[in-house]
Amino acid sequence: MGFWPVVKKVVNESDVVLEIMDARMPKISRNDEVEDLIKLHKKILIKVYTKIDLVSKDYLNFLKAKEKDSVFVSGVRNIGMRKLKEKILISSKRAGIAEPMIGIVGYPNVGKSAIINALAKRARAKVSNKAGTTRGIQWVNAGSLRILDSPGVVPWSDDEIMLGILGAKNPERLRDPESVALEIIKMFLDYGKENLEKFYKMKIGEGSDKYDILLEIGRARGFLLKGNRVDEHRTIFQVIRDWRDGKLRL
Ligand SMILES: Nc1nc2c(ncn2[C@@H]2O[C@H](COP(=O)(O)OP(=O)(O)OP(=O)(O)O)[C@@H](O)[C@H]2O)c(=O)[nH]1
Ligand SMILES: [Mg+2]
Repeated sequence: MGFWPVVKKVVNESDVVLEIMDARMPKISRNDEVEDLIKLHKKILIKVYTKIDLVSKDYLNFLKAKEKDSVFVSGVRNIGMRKLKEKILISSKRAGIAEPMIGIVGYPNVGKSAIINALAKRARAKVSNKAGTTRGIQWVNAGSLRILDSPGVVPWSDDEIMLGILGAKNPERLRDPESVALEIIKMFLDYGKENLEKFYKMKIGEGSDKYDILLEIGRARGFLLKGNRVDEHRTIFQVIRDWRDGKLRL
């Protein structure tokens, strides 16, 4: 199913819709059009930032101050679930709904199923680092809550770099993985050079550009081909996977 059919079905069938976003990439993981659709259908919208275990305390506080009505959680670390549940129940009660149906939307691999499992206190939904793990739309019982797990859906399927960074498209399916890896490196150049240096145990030289850094990472990892040339292909995929899996942190 395409993006809008899934989103429309989820929104139609639920009373409360959780919009799941990646706390590491708040700007690119939200979707205004989805929010508008939820409001248009007069459903309750709860914005949820997940994977907060992957960001620094300072950054989290900054995001919390900016996004006051959002909930901050980690599905796999089971953080913030009580608050999320409370918010769901309080806002439903206010709308006169005793047993709310809960829908979940968000791009692939953002951590939707992990949140459902944390709410359910058991593994009800399949979780993996492959984008597109959940197939079809299915209701899951999570304690007293009924939640509709849905496949991750992408509205901006033409922006490959964005999808790559979001982990919404599996690395081996990217047409231009190099650009994705370089864009990830650029984020670190802009916001957290030291973390990149620390993680790959290398030093970023004065005036190095993102491509120089990619080669430096390959060298630091010992990804070398004959003649001591850096295996760029291998390095590119390493960077994308380290970022996707939350090992490499801003
Ligand atoms: N560190 C961290 N990793 C998480 C968190 N939530 C999910 N993940 C990881 O992110 C990946 C995707 O999680 P899923 O819950 O399967 O994501 P999804 O949104 O249901 O994905 P699709 O069904 O493919 O759309 C898995 O590798 C999870 O282990 C979290 O809060 N923190
Ligand atoms: Mg899923």
